[in-house]
Amino acid sequence: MSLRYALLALLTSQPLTGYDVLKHFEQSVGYVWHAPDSQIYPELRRMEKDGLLNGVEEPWGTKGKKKRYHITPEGVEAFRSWMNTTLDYARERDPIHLKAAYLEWADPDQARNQMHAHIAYHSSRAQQWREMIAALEDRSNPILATRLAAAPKEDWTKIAGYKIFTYEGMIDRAKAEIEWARRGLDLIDKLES
Ligand code: VNL
Repeated sequence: MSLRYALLALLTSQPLTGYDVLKHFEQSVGYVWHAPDSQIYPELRRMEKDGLLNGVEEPWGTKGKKKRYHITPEGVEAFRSWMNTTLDYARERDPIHLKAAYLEWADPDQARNQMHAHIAYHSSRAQQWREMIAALEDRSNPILATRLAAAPKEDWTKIAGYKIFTYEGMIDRAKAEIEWARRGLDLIDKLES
């Protein structure tokens, strides 16, 4: 269900063709709400059917046509109303914690490998988010730049500021995951010697 709100968020910035939705999604809101391409096209069609988007056919090349999705007033309203509601939290379901709880079943070296993989994954994500923060701060992220161009100048600081705040939170989480996995490595050494 949240994919729909991620797509509405993206389309509040500008109307996009299905193909451009895929490309822009992965350079912006897809960092915080990952979805495979295969889910995006059918969701766009459902959102059009539900009146949240208006798909406008445009000529493409000599014979072709492509559809550009515009958010409708109903779409804006749905997004705003979702934004003004608190989340329903889903209960925990984290595979690394599931595994961590039963590491006595793993070979110690495989347990260590798992901790190293956790550190590598979160280090590389954190690095990407640092790069995103830099591109938001200097306004070079193209999706943000388009959004700002369509917005009043007095809103620019908050439009960028909330996005930076988001990635800062994700970096904090990644750092906590890395520290925890390092503690895991120490613990494995202690318990498996
Ligand atoms: C936007 C641009 C959003 C860059 C982002 O992440 C981002 C946007 C939520 O303007 O929608 O990294």
